[in-house]
Amino acid sequence: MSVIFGKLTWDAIPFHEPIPLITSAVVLAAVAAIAVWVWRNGWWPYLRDEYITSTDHKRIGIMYIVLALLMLVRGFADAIMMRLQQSMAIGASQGYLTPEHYNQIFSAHGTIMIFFVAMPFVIGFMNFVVPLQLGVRDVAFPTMNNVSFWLTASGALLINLSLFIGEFARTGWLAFPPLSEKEFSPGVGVDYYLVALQISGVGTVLTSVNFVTTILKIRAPGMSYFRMPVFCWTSLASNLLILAAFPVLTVTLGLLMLDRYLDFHFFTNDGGGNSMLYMNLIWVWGHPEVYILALPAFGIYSEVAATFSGKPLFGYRSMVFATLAICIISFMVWLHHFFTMGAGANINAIFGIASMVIGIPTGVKIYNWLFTMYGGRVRFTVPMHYLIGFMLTFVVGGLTGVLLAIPPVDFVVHNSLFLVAHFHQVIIGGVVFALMAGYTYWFPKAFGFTLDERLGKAVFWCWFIGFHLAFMPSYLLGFYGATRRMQHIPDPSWAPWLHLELFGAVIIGAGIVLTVVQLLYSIKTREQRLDVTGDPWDGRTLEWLTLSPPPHYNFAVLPDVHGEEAYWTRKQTAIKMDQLIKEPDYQPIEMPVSTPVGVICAFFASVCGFAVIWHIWWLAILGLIGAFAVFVWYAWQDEHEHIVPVDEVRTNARERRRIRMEHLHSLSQST
Ligand code: HEM
Ligand SMILES: [Cu+2]
Repeated sequence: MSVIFGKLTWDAIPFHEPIPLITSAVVLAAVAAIAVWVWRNGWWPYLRDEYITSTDHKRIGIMYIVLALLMLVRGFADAIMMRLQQSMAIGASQGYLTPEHYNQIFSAHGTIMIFFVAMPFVIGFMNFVVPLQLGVRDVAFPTMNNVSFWLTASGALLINLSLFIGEFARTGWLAFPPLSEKEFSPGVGVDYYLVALQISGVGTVLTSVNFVTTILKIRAPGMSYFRMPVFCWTSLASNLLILAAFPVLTVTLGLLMLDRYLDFHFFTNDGGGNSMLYMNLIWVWGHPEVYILALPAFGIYSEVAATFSGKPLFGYRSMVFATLAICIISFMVWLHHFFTMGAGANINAIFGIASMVIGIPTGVKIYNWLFTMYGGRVRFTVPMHYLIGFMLTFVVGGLTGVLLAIPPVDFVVHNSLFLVAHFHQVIIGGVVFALMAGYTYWFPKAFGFTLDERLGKAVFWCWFIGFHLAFMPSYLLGFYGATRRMQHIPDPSWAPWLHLELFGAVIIGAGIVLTVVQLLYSIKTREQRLDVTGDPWDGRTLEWLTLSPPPHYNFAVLPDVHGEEAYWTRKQTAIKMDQLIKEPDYQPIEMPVSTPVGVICAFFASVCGFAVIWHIWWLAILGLIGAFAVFVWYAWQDEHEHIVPVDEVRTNARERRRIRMEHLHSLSQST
């Protein structure tokens, strides 16, 4: 080991492995090409000022979603490689991936899909939607919001770097010891995993501080808790869960780092350690994590159900209480992930029953969505397709979850493909479908034009049919005895099912390609689908009050909220009276300015992280000092706001009133 380069040598570059080498080359070439393209078109200053350094919650939300979509492509590439291997490496054949490589792929797939697809997607929607729905101008801490995003991106960067330099963990997405200990994983793979998750974890915790503060403290006048849209409620619940659960993850990964870097033995099974301690700790975070993702997804479905049924959400309050109940119970079930540990029949029974109890509030929600649709004027738009597809898929996934919560059943199918089928069913059917619904639903608000419906429906059917083909056979295979994480399939009679699953994955792939096609086509034909009114779906919540895309400050004057459906009530009154509310007294608006602090901080965090992974200690210290210096520098800055002059506010607002007035006339004539 050298002082200057630590463990880093030329051997870290995979010259002898064609797959990572070619992938690296293609990715680097693509990044370079995009950079040149942006620069040649003169878009760089716009990108820098309006996105990269932006403190605008809407722009930050969009960046999170772009990150998630990029990582979805990466995670899916891993998935298709695994499915291909599984359908080739049967009986005598070993397929095209070595065990070392296959193990890295499922670890990277799981880690990326959860931490860098699902999380940023969900947090992206919270960013974009919550301040608008609350009728306010931004989150509580706009600069910190930018920092959070870039720390998340830094984690994603490090994970992807492991493809080019070194290796990734071969331990699965939760890096269980003793396998993840230095003795059995001496390379840098686990360190990439640990460091990337620690850095992005800081970003996630800061996000939760930001959103809990925002939702509890800054809402439009009149918006009491029980007038908040359900998506705000579920975001609040999700962020409370992050606030409580992510520090547990930080500590758990921190203890493993101590084991690996400083020869501690928390989890080593000798010297007094115990690997089951890690299991308990990581699932104390891990189970709530499921609901950190699922609750906001339920929030999206609630918004979609009400809007496209043309009715208020059925059982609003029961929805809120169900959310809070899930929030609390989700902390009391972690042991169902390792019933096989042998804690004894009584303990297993208690955790099994607690797990099943979660089904009750979740069931309440399903009925609420159904009753919202019942008797409504349902419009079968793309988001509505996802809602219905979700209910069909998720209920089955939930039921197999109830099966898994029965300890004796779990002893049979633990760590089998039955489990893999179960969690993909709830996470694709529950979370991914919601994200696609939200993407379609809020896209016009973000960019001022809608996405193409026909292509959107094609994407939905690809996900829906593709998912069922790609995962339902796994339930059977699990019963037949197929365990998860197998690089080679010993039983040739499973082959037809595995081929069917590969076919399903290809259909999902077609859906992902069609998503790109839909985006490009919609951009090209945007003139025909402009959203001039700001309210393309006849919405009910405040984000539809302002025009699309909203001005930086969202609302010229914060809306006065009366009743549960802030915008709907206002719209109906206006239609009845055939006029808008009296023109308010405009004031200059104070808005936060852009800041490079997030990118610079994340740059130093990445440098420090990389150095820690490769044991380059001088660079790690330099990185830390750099990050600290940025904080100090930022703290010394005096000016953190800029003032939008009252004339500009008034001119904009008048133009908006004119457009809204026209829209109102057309509405009152149509009813
Ligand atoms: C898009 C289609 C997807 C396909 C075809 C797919 C396929 C797979 C496959 C084949 C495995 C390995 C199964 C085994 O252990 O033998 C796997 C594992 C996993 N997947 Fe997916 N997946 C998909 C999407 C997702 C999504 C959206 C998520 C989460 C947001 C996800 C999370 C995971 C996790 C956490 C694992 C476990 C990794 C481990 O064993 O450590 N997957 N997936
Ligand atoms: Cu769980």
